[in-house]
Formats: sequence, structure tokens, C-alpha cells
Amino acid sequence: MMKTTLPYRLLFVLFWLPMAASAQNSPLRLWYDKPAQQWEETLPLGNGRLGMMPDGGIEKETIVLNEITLWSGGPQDANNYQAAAHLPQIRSLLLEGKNDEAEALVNKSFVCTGEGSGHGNGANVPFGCYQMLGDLQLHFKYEKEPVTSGAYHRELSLSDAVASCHYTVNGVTYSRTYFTSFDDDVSIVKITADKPGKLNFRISLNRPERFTTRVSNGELIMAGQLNNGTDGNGMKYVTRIKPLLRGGNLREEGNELVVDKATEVTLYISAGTNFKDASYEEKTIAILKSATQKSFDHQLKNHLANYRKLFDRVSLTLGKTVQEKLTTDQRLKNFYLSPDADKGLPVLYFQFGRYLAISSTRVGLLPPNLQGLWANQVQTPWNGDYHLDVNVQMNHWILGSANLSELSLPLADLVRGLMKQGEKTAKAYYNAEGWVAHVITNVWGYTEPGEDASWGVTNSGSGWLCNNLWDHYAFTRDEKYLESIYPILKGSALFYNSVLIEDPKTGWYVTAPSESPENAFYLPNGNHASICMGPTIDHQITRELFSNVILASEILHTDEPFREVLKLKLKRLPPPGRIASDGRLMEWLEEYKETDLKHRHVSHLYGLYPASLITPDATPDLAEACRKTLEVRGDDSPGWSKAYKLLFWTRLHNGNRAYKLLAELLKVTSETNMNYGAGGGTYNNLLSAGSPFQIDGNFGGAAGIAEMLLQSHEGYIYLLPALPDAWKDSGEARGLGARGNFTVDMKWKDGKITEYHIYSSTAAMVKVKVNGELKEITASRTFNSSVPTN
Ligand code: FUC
Repeated sequence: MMKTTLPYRLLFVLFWLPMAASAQNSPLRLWYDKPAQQWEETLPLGNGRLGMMPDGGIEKETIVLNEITLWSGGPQDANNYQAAAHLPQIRSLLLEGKNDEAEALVNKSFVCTGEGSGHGNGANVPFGCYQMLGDLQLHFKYEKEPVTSGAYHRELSLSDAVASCHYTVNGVTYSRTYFTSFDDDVSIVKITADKPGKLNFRISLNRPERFTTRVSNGELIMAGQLNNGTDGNGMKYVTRIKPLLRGGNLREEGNELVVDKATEVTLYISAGTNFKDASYEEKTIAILKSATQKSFDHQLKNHLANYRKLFDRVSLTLGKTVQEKLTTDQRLKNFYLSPDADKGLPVLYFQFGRYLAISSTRVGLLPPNLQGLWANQVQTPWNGDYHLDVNVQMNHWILGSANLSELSLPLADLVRGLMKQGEKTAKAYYNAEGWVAHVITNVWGYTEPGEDASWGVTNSGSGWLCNNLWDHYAFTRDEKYLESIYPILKGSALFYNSVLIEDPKTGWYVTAPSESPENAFYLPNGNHASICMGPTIDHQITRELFSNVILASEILHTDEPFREVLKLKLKRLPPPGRIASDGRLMEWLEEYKETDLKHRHVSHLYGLYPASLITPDATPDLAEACRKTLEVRGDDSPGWSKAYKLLFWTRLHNGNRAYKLLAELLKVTSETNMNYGAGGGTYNNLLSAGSPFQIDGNFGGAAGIAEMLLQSHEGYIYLLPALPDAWKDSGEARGLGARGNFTVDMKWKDGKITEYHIYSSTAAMVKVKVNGELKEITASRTFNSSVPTN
């Protein structure tokens, strides 16, 4: 007999239909009417391991390929085991206010041995760098001099994680479809002509160095070994390309494959490295075999299903826009001039952030690096590494609210991998317990200070990472996970517990030596220095870490004695913030004058974001000092810094200023030179510019948009805490994540919430601030609130 009652889930769907219909996103796509003119206009595709960026060229297409594990360098021990012997003297100099002399001594005796990061050019030193895998080049031959007609169209669909381009040459319409499959672990490019036999092209593979190519059995293979910085025998890699043809012939010519007179060609790209995987070569063969045995449609169907499981969790609409009829580069140009006219671009940018997160990391693999997964150079900027003084952390700030929290697990794995070396570093430099990492790390587990005191000795990198790891627990309340990261957090707390020294002037426990990331200050004698005692960020991070470890040990019923030690230490840390005579928040223990008033790092506001030590409600004076600090620092800076400032303003509940920062972040640029100052923005492909391209700005900016709509760091869920005037008319968000394992749907009109639903599979009661009123309600049981996107 047929059941007449509707299942529970379906009932919910019906109930939500009116809301779902209005929540339909406008097409979530980036699109252009010409091929990319520079790499920063090409479209990023990735499945968390393999990446590709096609430029859509008509006569020659270059597709930059990536593999997230491809690093030069190798494991090393760059600890200076004599460093700890100099620690007492460095500390005495700091206590005497002789920071310049302390810094000289740090440079001499307290940095790493060897070349460290190679001053950011570490490709050929043991630190190594993340590198591009290769350039896949397709040279198209048209029968006559190519004459284009009709429109050229190139796009990236965020709903599908598929890119495509179409154009017409000599009356034949050519189409290409590209995706990095979330089914079989291959990249795929399908090329078709709408008339039989009109595809003629050569396929070649290369990279700037360290490669050989060969063709064999209809496959093009590139292989090589990178430099490990010692004996030259570093990481090995292989890339295989197999074209499958409909019509026409495939020939081998030298080190290239040639397609003659085909109607459709599908290129399957399989690649791997021997990073933690001795059988990588066989795997690339097996994966290629599996992919080529499946039909293209089947592969695409599985790809879409797997990708959408993550992507479709959240939808957002901020109002109507006609701007999506324009190309994305034109929209970007317009947005800075009149952001209110395009309410769809922030939605696209937010969803692009979520797309980039899903595409650039994968559970069981590596977190996104400075460029996520995408690099077009051998010597990537700053080695494409993991910077621990804001950048890798910022890469993860979006995950909780974007309902993608599990994508922070690769960071937990990376951090776990730092502990062993970090324990050696803690002993070598500080004779301390626990583990530490400083400003930079790589896939090889680097924890030592960098090679220069001006930036390399910040020792809060590891504590900051731990606070990121905690955030995944805060969002999910997954106790198994908490148990798994507890040793990491405890090891980090052990380190800070054993290195803190008493500042005789105040009696507070502080770090020494350390620095406020990359910033410098003047001493009374006119010299400047970076090395200091107790920078604000260090004790904010330490406070947060100790509090988290105390809570974790209570939840896990463990380590009571250590918990008590930390509780006592907490009482002796400097307060979360102190206000200088000019009303700004103090960046250092002393009221130093910074050498650069507009410095890109605003590290001392860590307590405002990502931490919740400073809030307008609980600490209004400190919040006001943060506001003044931000005014003096100014808005113009590299992309990531603009994104950070956007986030700060959301926490100050100033939606309009956050919105202004969003427009700043989305200011179009094509600049690629390395920049530390003003002028960051966004490239035509929506990737963030420092410049050069750095993905942190994308993730930070997307996190900022979420934080304008929902915050959950104060023990309750705050709906619309920083809504800019421009978005007040109406809007709707579905599926946003909130701390406490909650999922939130909401709808607003004229700046007021008109409907909201909070779901949870574990928690029943939830506090929510809605339209100015704080109340406690019962959360519904979990419901997958994804809506179809078009
Ligand atoms: C930090 C920043 C720089 C750059 C680098 C990768 O050091 O100060 O601006 O983003 O990371």
C-alpha cells in the first residue's frame, strides 16, 4: 500500500518552500567575454589536491596545473642548540630597555641555523617552497586563418565547480569544459567542435625546471624530482595526460601528442608526488584507468554530487541586482565606485570563499597555503608557505560560519606534525617544556625561528594555531575531536607556561623575547627594534589558549593539577588590552611609537577578532581603543589586511565601515609585484591581491561577510550584528554555522529579522539576540537546509 503521510523531512521542505523560492541565488558564476590576459584572470579549479587554472585561449590555451603536496626542500633540523645559553642575556637586555642590543644578540644567537626561509626565496634551500606542477599547453590549429564570430564566453560555475568556454572560429563553435573531479581524483578537460572533425591541436607539458616529458601508449607523461636543498634529491612527482577522442586520430610527435581532425577530445590528467606516498606512480596509473573507464557524464554526475554535498549547505541573498548581466571584471570595476548597485557581488564573493575552501583542501591532506592550491611559479612568493602570524589562520576563519568546519581538520593534522620538531625548538631556544612554532612553517614540519630577528622570533605562532584548532570544537562540540587535539593544545600551553617571565614593573607574566608580528618601534635612544617583551598579541593568545586548555581538561576530565597551574598563571597575565595615552590600544608592554603608523599587521586587536576578549558590550573602553587604533592605521593595505580590518569592524558592530572595507578589498587590481603597503585588492578572477595573489584575503573577506550577518562568539547567536545600511532592505541566509553546533536560517526586511530557525543535532537550548532582544529558545533537531541553486 502506498504511504500517504509525508516523511518528516519533506514536511519541512514544504514548510520552507516560500522562503526557499525567494532564496534562489542568482547564478553563482564568474564570467568573462574574453580569454584571460594574465594568470590572475584565469579561473581556479581544485578538488583539494589537484588544481588547474585554464586561460581559455583561442589559439593557445595554457592550463597551470597544481598538486597540493608539491614542495621542494625537505625535513631538517635548523635549531640552534646554543640559543638557550643566550636567553638570560637577551632577557636582561630587554628588562633594561635595551631592545636594540637584545635584537642584535637575537640576530647573532637566537635565529635558526642555515638559511631559514631563504629570505622568502627558499626553493633551493632545505625550507623549500610550494611549486607549480606544470603548464599544460594546447596549441590549436584552425584550417584557415582564424576568424572569430559571435560572442566569446568563459565562466566558472560555483554551484557546479565546473569551468567552461565557448567561441566560434571560421563558423565552427568550440566548447571546453573543465573540472577537477571530486569523483575520481583527476582533472578533466573536454573539448568539442560542433562540426565533425574540426579539432586539431598539439598537447605539451612543461615547467620552468626539473622535468622530463615523454609520450607512451597515447599518454603524455612529465616526471621529475625537486631540489631538497641538500643533495638535490627532493620530492618526486609525475603527471600523466591521456586524451580520449571521438573521431580523428591521435599521434605522438617528439614529446608531444597531436590530435588531428577529431570532433571531441577529453583530456584526463592524473598527477601525484611521493610526499608520504611511496606508491604514488602506481596510483596515478590506477586513477587514470578508473577515470577513463567511466563515461564523462557519469564522472561529472558523481563530481557534482560530491561537491554539492558541501557547497549546497549555505545559501545567501542580499537583494536584487541587474549587475550580473555584466561580466565579472566589469562588476568588480563598478563595485568599488557604487557598491550599493550590486548586492549580488558580495554574495558571489562570499560563495567564492566557500568554493575556494572546498577546492583547496581536503580532509586527510594539507591545509590551503598562502596561495591555497594555486601557484604558477617555481619560486612562489614567500615560498607559498604557511605563515603563522595571521595568514594560515585567516585561511580558516570562514569555515565555521560557512558550514564547512570539517575542512579545518587538515590544519589540525599539520599542527600535530609540528609537535616533535617543536619540542626540540622549545628546548633549544627556551629550555622549555612543550612545543613551539614561530612565524613560518612548511610541509616538512619547520618550527624554528626565521633567519631574521625583525620578523622571525614571534613565538605566538603555535598558540595561535591551537586557538584555530579549538574553533573547530567550538563550532561542532565534537568531543572525540577535542580529545584528539588535547595533547597538541596542552603541549602548547606547557610551552607558554614555562617561558613566561615576570615583568618587574607590573608583576605580570610575559613572553620574552618575542615581537608583535613584523612591526617595529622607536626606542628612547632613537634606534628602532622589533624584539620586545610581552607584546599584546602574545598575552591575548596565551590567555585564550590557557582558558581553552582549562575548559578542555574539564570536559575531558583530565589533568586537574595542570589546570590549576594554568588558572593561577591566567591571573598574572597582563589584562586583555591596555589603553595608551592617545586612546589607542597598546601594541606593546611599553608605550612605544611604531615606526610605521599604517603598518599592515594590527596584531594587538587579536583580542577583538578572532578572540572574544574585547567586545563592545563587555569591555566598551577597550572596544573604543580598538576603534581609535583602526582609524589611525587606516583602511588601505594589502588584501589580507583589509579583510582583517573588515572583520574588526564587524566585531565593533559597525556594518557600514565593514562594508566600506569590503569595497576596498574588492578594489580591482592587476598588480603582481610584491607589496607590503597600501594598494591591495582583487584580481579580475576574484582572487585576492596582497599583491601578489594571496588567498587569505579571500577567506578573510568571506568570513567578514558572514560576520556582518551572524556572530556567535559571546555565548549567544547574534543575528545581523553588523548589517550595513545597503543590505537592510531585505535578505536571507540559510545554513550558516554558529558556535555550539548550531545551523541558522534567517530572513530580514528593513533591517529587522522577520523569520529565523536554529537547528542542532545535539544542543536543545540556544540563546539568540534578535532585533535587539536576547532570548533563550529551543533549537529544532538538525535539518539539512540546503536549497537548490541554479
Ligand atoms: C606576512 C605579511 C606580508 C605577507 C606575508 C605572506 O608576513 O606581513 O604582507 O602577507 O605574510
